[in-house]
Amino acid sequence: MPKVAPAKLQAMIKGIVTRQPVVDIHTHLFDPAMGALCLWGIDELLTYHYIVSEFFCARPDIDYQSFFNQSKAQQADLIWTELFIRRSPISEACRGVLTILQALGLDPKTKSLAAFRRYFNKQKIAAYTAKVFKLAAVDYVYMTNDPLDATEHKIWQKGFERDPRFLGALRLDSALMAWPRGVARLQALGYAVDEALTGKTLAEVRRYLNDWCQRIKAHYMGISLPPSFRYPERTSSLNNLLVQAVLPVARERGLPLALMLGVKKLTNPALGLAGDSVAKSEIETLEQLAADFADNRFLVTYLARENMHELCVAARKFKNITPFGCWWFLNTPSLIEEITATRLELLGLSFIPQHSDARVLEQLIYKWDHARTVIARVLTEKYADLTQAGWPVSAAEVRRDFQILFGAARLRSP
Ligand code: HDL
Ligand code: ZN
Repeated sequence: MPKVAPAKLQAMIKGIVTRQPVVDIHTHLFDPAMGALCLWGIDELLTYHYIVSEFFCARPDIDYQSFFNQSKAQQADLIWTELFIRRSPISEACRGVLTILQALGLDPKTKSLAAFRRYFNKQKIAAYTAKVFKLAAVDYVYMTNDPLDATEHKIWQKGFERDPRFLGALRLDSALMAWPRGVARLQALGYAVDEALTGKTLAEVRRYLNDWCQRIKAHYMGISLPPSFRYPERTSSLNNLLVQAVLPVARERGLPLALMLGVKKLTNPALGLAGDSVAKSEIETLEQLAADFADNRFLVTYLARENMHELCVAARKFKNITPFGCWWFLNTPSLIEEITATRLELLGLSFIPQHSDARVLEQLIYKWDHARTVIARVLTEKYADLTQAGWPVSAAEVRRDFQILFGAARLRSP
C-alpha cells in the first residue's frame, strides 16, 4: 500500500476529522420536545455565561445586578457592543458566535445584530435542530437530566415523544451534593429519604436512581465534584451515598459513572452560572475509587489543566477509567492541543477526546468546529509519525480510529 505523503495525509485526515459525525457525550441541551428548556438563537448565544464573564472583564465598572436585571436582549446588546464592536471578539467563546453565524450563512462583517435577530426569529425548532446537527456533524447528544429540577420534572411528568438524537444522562448533583440539601426534593418525588443516611434512606436513594435511569433511558449517571472531594472519607454523606447507592446501581444497570472533578462552585456568587471557578483535585481519590470499584466504569474529566496528565496515567493503571473531554476552561485550542497530544501519546485511542458542553443549540456548531480543527492537526502529526516509522495510513483506518475516539460505542448501549 503506497505511503500517503504528508500533504496528502493532512488533507485526508482534515477531511475525515472535520466531517465524520460524532457522539457528543456531555451537553446541557434538551430534546426539542422539552420546550422551555431548549435554548437557541443569537441572544442566548451572546449571553452564554462564558461570554458574560468576559463582558465584566471588559466593563468592570458595570454593576452585576444592574446587568442581570436587564432583559436577555438588552444584555445581548451590551455584550455585542462591548465585545464585538468596541473591540475584536478574539476570545474562544466570542469567536464561536462568529463561527456559528458564518456556518448558518449569515455575514458576520455586516455586524448587524438586528439582521441576525431577524434570521434567528424566523427559524422553526424542528427543522432548525436538524440543520444544526448536520452543520455540526453530530449524530447524538447526551443531555444533562435532573428530575429534581421543577421545570424538567413537570415535562417528564407530562410525557413527550423522545427525539432519538437526544440521549438521557442522569445528573446526581441536586440529589446528593451538600446532603441533606436534596432530601426535601426527593421526598416531594415520593422517596422516603431522611436526613440521616439510614438503610431505608439508602434503599430509597437507590430506588430513585433506578426509577429515573429507567424513565429517562439513562446511558450514564454523572456528578460534578469539588477539588476538595476525597475518597475514602468514612464520615462523608457523599461518600456513603456514592458507595452504597450510586455505584451499586450503576454496576447493576451496566452504566458508567461520569465524574467531573475540580469545580469550585460560586467562587463569585454575584456572577451566577458564570461564578464557578477551578482548582486542582487529588488524583489518589480517583485511583482509590477505580481500585475499590473495579466492576464499575468511570468516565472522568477534570477541570484543572494540572490534573490532565495524571488522569492519563491513572487510566493506564485502571482499565475502568476512560478520560473524556477538554472541559469548560480547558476547551481552548491551546489546551485541547496539549491535552489531546498527551492522551494519544499515553493512551493511544482509549479515551474520548471531546464533548461540547453546549448549553445553546447552535454552540454544537462552533464547539465542534473549533475542536475538530485542533484535533485534526494533532492527529495528522501522529499519523505522519506512523508513516515515518514505515506504517502505511489509509483513509479507512483513520475513519475507523475516529469512530473509536468519537463514537462512544461503549456508552450508547445502556
Ligand atoms: O457541571 C457541568 O456540567 C458544567 O459543564 C457546568 O454546567 C458549567 O456551567 C458549564 O456549562 N461548563 O461548560
Ligand atoms: Zn456541563
